[in-house]
Amino acid sequence: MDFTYAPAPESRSIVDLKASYGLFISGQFVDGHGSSFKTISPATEEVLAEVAEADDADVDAAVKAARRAHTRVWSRMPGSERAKYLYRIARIIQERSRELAVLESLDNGKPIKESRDVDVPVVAAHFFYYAGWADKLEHAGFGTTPLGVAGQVIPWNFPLLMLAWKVAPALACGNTVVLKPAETTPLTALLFAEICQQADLPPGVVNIVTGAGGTGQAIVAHPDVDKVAFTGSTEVGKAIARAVAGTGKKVTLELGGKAANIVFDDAPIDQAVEGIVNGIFFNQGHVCCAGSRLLVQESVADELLERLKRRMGTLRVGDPLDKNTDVGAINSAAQLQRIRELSDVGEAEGAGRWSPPCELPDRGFWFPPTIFTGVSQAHRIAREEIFGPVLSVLTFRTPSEAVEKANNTPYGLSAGVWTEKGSLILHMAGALKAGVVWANTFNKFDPTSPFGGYKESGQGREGGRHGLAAYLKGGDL
Ligand code: TAP
Repeated sequence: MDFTYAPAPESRSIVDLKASYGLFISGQFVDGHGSSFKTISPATEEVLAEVAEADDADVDAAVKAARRAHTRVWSRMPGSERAKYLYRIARIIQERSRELAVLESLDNGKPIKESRDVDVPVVAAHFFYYAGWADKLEHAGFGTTPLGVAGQVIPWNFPLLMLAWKVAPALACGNTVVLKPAETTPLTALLFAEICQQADLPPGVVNIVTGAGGTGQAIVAHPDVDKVAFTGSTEVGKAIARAVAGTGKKVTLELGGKAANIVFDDAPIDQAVEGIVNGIFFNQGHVCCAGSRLLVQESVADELLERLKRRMGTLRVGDPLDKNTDVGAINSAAQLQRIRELSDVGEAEGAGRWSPPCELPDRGFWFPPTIFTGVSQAHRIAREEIFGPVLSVLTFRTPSEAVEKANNTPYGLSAGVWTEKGSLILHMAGALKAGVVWANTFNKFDPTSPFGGYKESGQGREGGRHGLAAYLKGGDL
């Protein structure tokens, strides 16, 4: 039977979009010295707002504000007092959750059901979790001395969540921050700045400077920044590692990935199909730990692929603000171009390409959920991060072949294992070179659990007790 859905768009009236936004420095929104840029809705290409582009002088002002706040206020405040601010921020995030979710979906293109049910709740959870640590640092094992001023540069795929991963532990440990959101998704970081004002956070503890790569470079290169925390591409991560080498700055890098999602023949197939769909189509596949390589045991490959295709046929692609939507817009024209190019390469390399029939909107940036079968390890679509809703399917016969193929990548961020055998899960978890291994689930994020990669996926951990190490002087793990 064919079902038709009535559209169920979330109202955007809760969001008070301003025509233009300044920089958030020392507790105030100020005009930048540089130019400005437009941020658009990737679903409609509508201009949402004009945003200031911070130049070197603006970054310098933000770092000075952060230094003052660190020396005079934040590092002197007892942890129990810092905790109150973090709890207050967490509660305001919960109170304003609908506004944050709608704005995130507007600016980023992700489905409202994800921003509403995943991003924003996990953001609040991070602030609650690290608020709890602020007065218990002596029990974490990394000392209690903060580093000072943290320069933080984040990407566009989880704009508010990446902010929370960086800001919450930094503040809990007594650091102050200068953060740059991605050029295509600055709006929720600027709303977070308003939340800092609402929480009466002392001026200068959080500073938000918007801009492009050059603004990020200025933060990284600033001589009075003690710590650089970066999430983004491996290419930019390497450039940052080179820039800070020999400066004495501490650095954490959360970079790309090419995770294997491994399905053994005894796995409950329907659950595995849900895990595969969640692993690669959640957030349009714009996920560093996306399960972008499906490794399926040969004996169940045909059946699994048939069920996967059937399930993909039910995915709804379209308006991010519609509560029925499963797959939203690609974040930018540039990212869409990259996904198209690599997918065309996959076809030219001889892999079989398949997408369910689905109508894509006329305006905006869209790419249908896509799988490639018959992929070999040498194919570029098996080696390079596509960062879109594109799955490469490979097969294996034995656990050791699965391990070999899964580890045959320069990355090492995450992996998934689907089997009923506990002993096989433990074996795989030990053998896979990945920072996170999920068993019979995928893409689970919890503030209590450390997250981070091996090899070209980066260094350092965010989340959990380990996440404190990145922001304390005794934290060299
Ligand atoms: P990037 O191009 O690396 O951008 C990340 C951030 O760095 C953005 O704010 C960007 O500004 C800024 N930037 C660009 N060039 C810079 C430079 N030379 N110095 C300092 N900052 C610079 O990555 P992206 O395209 O935004 O994000 C996608 C990548 O991030 C993927 O590879 C993905 O796997 C990775 N990622 C990893 C994780 C974790 S936790 N490992 C999480 C999310 C994303 P603009 O926005 O203006 O370019």
